[in-house]
Amino acid sequence: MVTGGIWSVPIIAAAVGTPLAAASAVACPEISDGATWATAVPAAGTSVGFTGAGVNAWGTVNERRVWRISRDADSTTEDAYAETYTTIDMVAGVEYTFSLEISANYAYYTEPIDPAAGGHEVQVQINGQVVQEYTTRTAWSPRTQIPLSPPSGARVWTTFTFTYTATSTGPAVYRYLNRLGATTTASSSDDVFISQPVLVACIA
Ligand SMILES: [Ca+2]
Repeated sequence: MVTGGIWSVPIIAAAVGTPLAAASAVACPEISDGATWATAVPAAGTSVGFTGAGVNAWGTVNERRVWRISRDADSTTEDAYAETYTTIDMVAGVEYTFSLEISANYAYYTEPIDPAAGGHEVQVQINGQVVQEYTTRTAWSPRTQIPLSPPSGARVWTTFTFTYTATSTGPAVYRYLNRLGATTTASSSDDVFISQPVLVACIA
């Protein structure tokens, strides 16, 4: 047998080299299934809407785990809000790349005469910071357009990716906040489906 000293050299070299080569990638934290996320109507909003069953809830659509907002506004003057959230363990300085899928449709699949009526806007917030904003009506809210599905045939989904660099270590609150615009000329509002995110990269 050769001495340990001879063999220790490449082992040490490998031990030094491995952290350097792997310095950029770290293990991504787990994200809880949407079914375990909290859902609520934030106090900052109004009590309008979101009172019916299954209109501010997680479910499965097209084999995707999604938060479904199908509630129709019942106010001509007040917007309504709903939210769902979980926590994700993050490490300060790590850049997290998220991927999610989102889909929507007009109320009754019909574009309203008034583009402001019954629109939805969804924010992705991490620790209170808005990192993404989507809407069903760019004429109402200048955000990224959520794909609108036709009345028949396959539902249309679009995948969005975005990054967030953690500013602190520990559980970060990952939240979807939905704003439902007051319905002025329509009797119903759009439907929105947004998936739980997937972490596709975690870089230190
Ligand atoms: Ca609806």
